[in-house]
Amino acid sequence: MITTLQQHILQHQTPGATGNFSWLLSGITLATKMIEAKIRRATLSGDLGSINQTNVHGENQQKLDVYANQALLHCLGVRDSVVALVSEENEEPVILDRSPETGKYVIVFDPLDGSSNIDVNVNVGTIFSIFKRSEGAQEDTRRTVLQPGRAQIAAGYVLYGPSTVLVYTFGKGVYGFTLDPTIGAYVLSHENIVIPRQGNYYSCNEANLSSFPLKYQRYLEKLRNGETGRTYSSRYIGSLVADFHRTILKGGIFLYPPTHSHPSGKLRLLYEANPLAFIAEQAGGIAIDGEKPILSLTPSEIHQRVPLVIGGESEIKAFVECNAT
Ligand code: FDP
Repeated sequence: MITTLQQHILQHQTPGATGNFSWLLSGITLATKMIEAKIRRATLSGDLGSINQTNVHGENQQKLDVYANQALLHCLGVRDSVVALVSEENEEPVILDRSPETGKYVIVFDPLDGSSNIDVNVNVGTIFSIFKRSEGAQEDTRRTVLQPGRAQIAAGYVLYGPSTVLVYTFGKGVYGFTLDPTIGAYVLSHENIVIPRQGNYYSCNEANLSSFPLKYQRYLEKLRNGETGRTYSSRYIGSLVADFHRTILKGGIFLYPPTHSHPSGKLRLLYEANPLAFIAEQAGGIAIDGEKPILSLTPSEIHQRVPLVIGGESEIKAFVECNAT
């Protein structure tokens, strides 16, 4: 009849699995259901707006940012299998006192992505990524949270839109689940998502065009002129999760290049670019930092920024070729 996320994990896990991983993911699904419930009522319950405090990045923190962070920290922190939690909203990783035998997983997340869209009822999302605790992590917590994207064992996002959709990969394809509010469960709705080889949309903040490096400007001009053999339209929501969700379902390309105000790009490697790059590759797409695969980068700090160019094979190849000439 229906396949819930829980069933899906159980069906796909290796024989003899401990069940730790599905218990871990249930922490994420519970937190995201709490977040979605809060968002749905936020206009009526007075939960919109800022708390008049800035976060570690100097950004104005919204009430919902704080709630989303607390929900994830709580729902994941009580699971014995978690040893470290890295959040966009916390300056330092939260390290839990768990032995290597039980505390096997590190979770990184952006609790509420696209927060500038919250107050105007536009889509926002949660992004997460899961790593295994690395060897020697007991002594050096840095090593366990600063792993390259290729080491991710699972990643996903939840898009709070007209419906709430959870998309995830554990390295064997990409699956989408829609929250059925009548039964409170994520139900399989997108079996084996594959990004179209070529699409019709490009997505970037074109207000920054004049401060993009020339190679990006050249590429965008080619798209606008139809020089890659297609006529493109532009779409930019300004919530990464929403722009990415459209890109994997409809095809095309999303770019957040370096700009004058953000010379290393604006998006974060660990909890924005890496999880989406893992999903994109699993769906047959490509994600680069303008040159190298995102998943090949080794982070040097948890809030590191990175330029992001992500999308269908045809668009990314055209971007690379255009820049080689
Ligand atoms: P926001 O600042 O609203 O949280 O990660 C941050 C992010 O949103 C992304 O969701 C979004 O893609 C991007 O920033 C939007 O940035 P610009 O406003 O500079 O376009």
